[in-house]
Amino acid sequence: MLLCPSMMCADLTNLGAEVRELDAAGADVFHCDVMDGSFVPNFAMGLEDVRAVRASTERPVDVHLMVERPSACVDLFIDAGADIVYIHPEAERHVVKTLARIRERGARAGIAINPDTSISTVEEMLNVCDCVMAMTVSPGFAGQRFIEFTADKVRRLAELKGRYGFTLTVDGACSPARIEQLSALGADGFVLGTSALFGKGIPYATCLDNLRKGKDY
Ligand code: S6P
Ligand code: MG
Repeated sequence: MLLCPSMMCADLTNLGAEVRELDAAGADVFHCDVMDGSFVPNFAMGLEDVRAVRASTERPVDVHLMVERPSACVDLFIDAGADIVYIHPEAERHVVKTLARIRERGARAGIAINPDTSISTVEEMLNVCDCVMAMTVSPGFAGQRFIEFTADKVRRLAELKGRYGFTLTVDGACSPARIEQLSALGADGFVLGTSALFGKGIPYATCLDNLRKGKDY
């Protein structure tokens, strides 16, 4: 199971130390949310934050671009150290071309799929995706409620993994109980925000160990 801390939920005044602690605790992928105030009604991390995360760990860094026309900035984020770049198909006219560009630059190409986007709308894109992120909340904010109908979408996406060969990660309200449920449905990875990791008053290492053991807390 891939456990991916959502770094926008960390203490950003102490980002390097947060990354090092999570790294030592066994985090698998560092998830960086980038927002432009237009595709989503919020702002989050930027290039400098991604550089700071990159400088503090050898583990993979993923960048979740919640921006209009991500094609204009994928190169910048790969230069900043992203190993995986997720774009939203809803925000890009030429998704396949942008995914090809990400791969050409040596990064893994991903799409993040909003709750309201059907699998059938994006299925062709799966031919050129290394990673898929199923959004289980409408993107923009941490601490939202899980949208129930997305669990079945996770199951249906997991059924397509064998055919297209991608890694399936879930983003949004991933609590310990959800992780157990969605992992059983075939999800490979989980973005950990306020529902499972940050602000719990529990050491990161204990949280991550408990999640791997399927323990609630
Ligand atoms: C939200 C963003 C996510 C959140 C994460 C927060 O738009 O893409 O990565 O940071 O989902 O987790 P939680 O448990 O607070 O919902
Ligand atoms: Mg995200």
